[in-house]
Amino acid sequence: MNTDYTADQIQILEGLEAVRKRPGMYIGSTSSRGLHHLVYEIVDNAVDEALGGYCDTIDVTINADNSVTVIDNGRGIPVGINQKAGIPAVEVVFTILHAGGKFGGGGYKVSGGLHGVGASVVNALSIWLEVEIRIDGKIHKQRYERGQVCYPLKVIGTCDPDETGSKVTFLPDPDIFEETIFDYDILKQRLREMAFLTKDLKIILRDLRHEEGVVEKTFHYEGGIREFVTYLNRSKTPIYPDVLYFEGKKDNVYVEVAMQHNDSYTESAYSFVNNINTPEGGTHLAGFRNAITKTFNDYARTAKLLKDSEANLSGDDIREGLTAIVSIKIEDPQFEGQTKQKLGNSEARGAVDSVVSEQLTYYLEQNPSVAKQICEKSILAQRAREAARKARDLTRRKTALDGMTLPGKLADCSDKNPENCEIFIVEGDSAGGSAKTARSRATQAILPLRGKILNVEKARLDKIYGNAEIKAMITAFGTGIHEDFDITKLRYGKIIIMTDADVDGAHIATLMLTFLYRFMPELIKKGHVYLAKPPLYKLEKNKKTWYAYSDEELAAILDEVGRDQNNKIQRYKGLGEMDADQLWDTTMDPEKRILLKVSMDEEAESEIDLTFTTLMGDKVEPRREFIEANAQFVKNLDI
Ligand code: TTJ
Repeated sequence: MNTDYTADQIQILEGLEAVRKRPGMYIGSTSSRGLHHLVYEIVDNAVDEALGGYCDTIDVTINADNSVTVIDNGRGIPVGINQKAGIPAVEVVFTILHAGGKFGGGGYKVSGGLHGVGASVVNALSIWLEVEIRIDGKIHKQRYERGQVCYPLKVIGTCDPDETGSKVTFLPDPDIFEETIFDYDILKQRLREMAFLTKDLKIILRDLRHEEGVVEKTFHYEGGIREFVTYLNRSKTPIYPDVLYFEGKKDNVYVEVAMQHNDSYTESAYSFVNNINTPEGGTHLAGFRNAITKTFNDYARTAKLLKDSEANLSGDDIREGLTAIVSIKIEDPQFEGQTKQKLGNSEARGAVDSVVSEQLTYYLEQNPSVAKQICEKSILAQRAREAARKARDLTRRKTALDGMTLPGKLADCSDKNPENCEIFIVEGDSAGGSAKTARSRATQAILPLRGKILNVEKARLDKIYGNAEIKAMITAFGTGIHEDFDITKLRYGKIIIMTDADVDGAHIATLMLTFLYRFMPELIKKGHVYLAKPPLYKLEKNKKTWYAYSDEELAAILDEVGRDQNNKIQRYKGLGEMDADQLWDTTMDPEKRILLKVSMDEEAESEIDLTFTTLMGDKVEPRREFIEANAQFVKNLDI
């Protein structure tokens, strides 16, 4: 290390020491999430350069040693001496806390969000970091180790003077992070999002860790957020071909909105501020919602699609089946709420409202057939909502007056203390029959469901409330749903989904989870929901019986008992193949069974939401992907 450093810089080094002492304060966490934040932090700087119009390509490489290299073709981080600090500007960027990448270069700084803390934090949390800058025909380089300068910035070679840009490579410190292996798919997801949000920017992601060869993907969307909406709707059916796009600037807020309705009944609106997702919305989203509600109502009245005697369309009606991206760029974003994921700037509301109102009004006038389709869909939604409200009021009144009438198909348990009780939701009447015989009557209730349950992502509320299987579950659980939900009324401590161990069974379980997630998310969050795990094989030999719950387990049992012709192996295709005793022994007996507890990472909730919306669409392919990926949020818990 260079020893000529002045007192000022010793303080600087102490600054970065603070980052190493309390990394969570600067990057949120030291889990895999925090690890990936390091990459975003560096990439954000390069994206700033792209937003300024000085860079069109960002190249991200996961190297074989798990270090990451980020290269841009921007102007290059300045290498001149920073007057205030007395050291090269690039050294300020990497060694002084909270000195972001902005040097009066104009444009918006994207790294202003939740953990937008700058490159110095990445440096402090890396075993080593190297920066190389091409500028004025020279290649400059500096290296740091755990945030400390190894040598003063030096010139290591020459290059074409037209060739400019920055290159940063860093290796995260395993003393800091619980996890130091980068996940290609996590980076892919975020970099794709970045590319959608910054039209014309090309982002390349490369993985050099595979012996079989380089894995590489390029994200480049000339349509920007328009293509983002097309992508989100890729497994849905749009009700008109256009993606509506509005863009403008007001009160120093740059606004971009893209939207398109599909034939589903759920809203998928995602909002961003300076390229940072705001899962809790905020003023920008409120401005958008206000604008579309008002504009569509005005249009529907003027076009006589809505009679004078009829009530206004509600925001929910207009947003039924709407996929939208609201992306704004703002100078000084203020994040509010518990998780600081909600935009608070009041000027954003007015700016989005006015840009959208003005341009949407114009669009609807120019495109009356699209306008009519959206209004008609909203009017249908309004009627369905009214019908659903009546259906719900009816069930509410019923519950209040004559207590609860439990569903006829439910075989309830006798114990009335929910803590002792569990309910099995069983696929099919025949398996339901076996389960009723097998159960322990005191504490285990059985509710058989006929066939596939309704996909609540694809049905309107009136249909959902009218569905017999769904009504049976709601009344059996006792909690009510949505705003009526009251967990203290829950009648069973464990809700156990029991389906066949095949693809259809997995699909039914997914539909069940979707229903629970959308209507009673607290049940999942509080850990009341479980998946039963029936065995895949039965092995009989010399009057003894074994059950195997996976291929590996079967192999292990065979290793033990020997592979010979005395083995009688049965592969279970469904719960129906087991008699009551077998079902009890293998799947229901609390002493022996395996249950999977369904859990939800609250931090990742918005991502799960995106997953549900994008994967539960109409076409089969993505849904299958989801079923296979199901294990990601289902944690194995042997109970
Ligand atoms: C600042 O204003 C003068 C010209 O250069 C501007 C600048 O800082 N550009 C810049 C920074 N381009 N790229 C970066 C950058 C790239 C990476 C990969 C990492 C970091 C910390 C900065």
